[in-house]
Amino acid sequence: MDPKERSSDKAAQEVIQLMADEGIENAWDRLDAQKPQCGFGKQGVCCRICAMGPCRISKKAPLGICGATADTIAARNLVRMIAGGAAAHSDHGRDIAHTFKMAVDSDSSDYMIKDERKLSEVAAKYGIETKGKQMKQIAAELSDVVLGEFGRQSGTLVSAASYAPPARQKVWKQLGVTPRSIDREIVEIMHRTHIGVDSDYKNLVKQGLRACLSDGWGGSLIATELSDILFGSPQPVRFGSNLGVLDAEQVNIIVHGHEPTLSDVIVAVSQEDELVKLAKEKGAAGINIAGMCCTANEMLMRHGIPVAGNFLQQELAVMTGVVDLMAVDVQCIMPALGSLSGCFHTKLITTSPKCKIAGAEHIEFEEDRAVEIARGIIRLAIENFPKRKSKIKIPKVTEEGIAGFTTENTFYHLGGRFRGSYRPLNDAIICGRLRGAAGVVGCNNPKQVHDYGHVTMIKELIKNDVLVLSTGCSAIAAAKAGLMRPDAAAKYCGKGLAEICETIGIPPVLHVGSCVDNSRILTILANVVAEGGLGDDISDLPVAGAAPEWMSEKAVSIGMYFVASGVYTVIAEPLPVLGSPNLTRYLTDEIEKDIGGKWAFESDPVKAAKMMLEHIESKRDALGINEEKERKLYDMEDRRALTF
Ligand code: SF4
Ligand code: MSK
Repeated sequence: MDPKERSSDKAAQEVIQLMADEGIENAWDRLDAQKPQCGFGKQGVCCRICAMGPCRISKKAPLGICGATADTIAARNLVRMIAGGAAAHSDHGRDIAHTFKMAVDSDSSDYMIKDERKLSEVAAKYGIETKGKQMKQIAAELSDVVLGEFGRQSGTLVSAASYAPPARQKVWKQLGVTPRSIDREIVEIMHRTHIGVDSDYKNLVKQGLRACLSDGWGGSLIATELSDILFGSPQPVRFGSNLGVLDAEQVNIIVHGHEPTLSDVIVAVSQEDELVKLAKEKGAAGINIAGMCCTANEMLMRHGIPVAGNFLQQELAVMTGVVDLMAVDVQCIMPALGSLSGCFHTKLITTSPKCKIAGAEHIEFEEDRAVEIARGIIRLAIENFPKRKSKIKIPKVTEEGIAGFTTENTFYHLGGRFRGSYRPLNDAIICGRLRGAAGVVGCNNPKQVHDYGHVTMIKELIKNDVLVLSTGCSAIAAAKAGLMRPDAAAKYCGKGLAEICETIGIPPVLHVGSCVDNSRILTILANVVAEGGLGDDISDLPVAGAAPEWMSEKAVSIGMYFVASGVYTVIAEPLPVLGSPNLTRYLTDEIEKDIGGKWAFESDPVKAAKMMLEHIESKRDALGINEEKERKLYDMEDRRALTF
């Protein structure tokens, strides 16, 4: 076992070696134990939807017992993955919407509206008249409209119609995939994939498109917009990353998962005098909150709370011996943490009724007792501090970066203080200083060397003057590699991008948030289209998407909603569809004619980046912005008009 073959992150390598030395297993060891992985599953041609099965498609047995083909089975499996992913994001959105409603309805809630400007903007998007109304009334009306989106029985999603470019909506309408309601699209997938319903692979994909659109332009978007209103819209903020942010002298609490509702309150009360005093009485220097996965992203975007690591570092963090408590909410939490934390003093606390883990203590989170519960969890961590029993092994590896970029503030920064608009971004792309933009997002997967895919792909893109927007575990990988430092521009970027970054003082990789915040990338693209000069639709833009180390169903839903929004999307591990050549051909080629975007599978991040760059250049060609323009000598007036 060479740790370098498992992770490209020095801190992770150090702890992986330590785990091997001490005989403690991790995700990479369990992957080895699973090998060889089932070829039928990988190819997507294993079906266990009914009790006549399970059926596996092979040359010898090309049909399931019901007569289902490889096309049907692979398409059903794929859209069920989309249903899982869309459900996770949208249920997160629903929970935020309920917290929002509670904050609006109650006068004594622990939550309050922190961004009134955004409240007015979002309310207007949802068709709510704001003029002459109190904020509380606007918020009450917004909460009703938003909650109605989940179970809407007629019409289509308000948000998809108000946020997406008109040309995009036309494409959806023509194909019959305009999302109608968030819950309905997910339920309909489960219905259609039941034994004996939809067996036409293209028709199944159509419903997959509709469901993922209800995620990206619906459930995820709601999560992002309401979180900004409730917890405050992010602003550029400095943060530290990697396992070195854990502090041997302090009580360390890791918040892990996805939802900000509890963690935001933990952060807010963590430095209260009484709690800090208690920590000192127990011998600690203070209380250190760090994040993991997307709860980390939510906390660092709004508060600059350090991030201890991404998905494959959750076990490694416990191994340091200094995590006094890990509070988890939902999604991407390895069940392995239950037994692993038992080997250390670490208290693993589950907080959501939707996520209990064997070996963890459960403290159920209730929004109307948020502060009381948060304080109780912090006290538990403090009480646990003196019980540390293993050697302390914190890798001395940290990196700094800037996060907190959003649809609203990012291009305000690009435009400068007095010229907040997307015009400078569009102009930079049109004149070629920026070739385009890419969204690099998604998870870690032990099948790929940890972080290598993200970091290598991003470096290749920024070297070629492509601005990168990043979310989720990909953003954490970029931060740990120093790509979110403003001075990374001079080191890694092509001339055009470096000049832009240096002039404005932004890093070449913009952290736009957690997994649900991929909706920020959609709204950024919609704003670029609306600004003008780069076509009428997202599918006209010189942009591409990628998830170089994806693993979760949510990543499938995200990838599919990027494709359905007109974006060419490259992933490393292929979708589990290769057992159906027809479906594979449809997703990676023919679907582009229907929807404007398509999938590509490429495990080498350099090759994948090249494919994205070629796509970006082909879009530039189609827009006619690659043509040599007649050279013009600039006079003073022209120079003043230059933004960068
Ligand atoms: Fe087999 Fe058809 Fe049942 Fe699937 S639905 S398990 S292919 S019989
Ligand atoms: S946490 S979904 S491993 S990005 Fe959003 Fe990371 Fe993927 Fe979970």
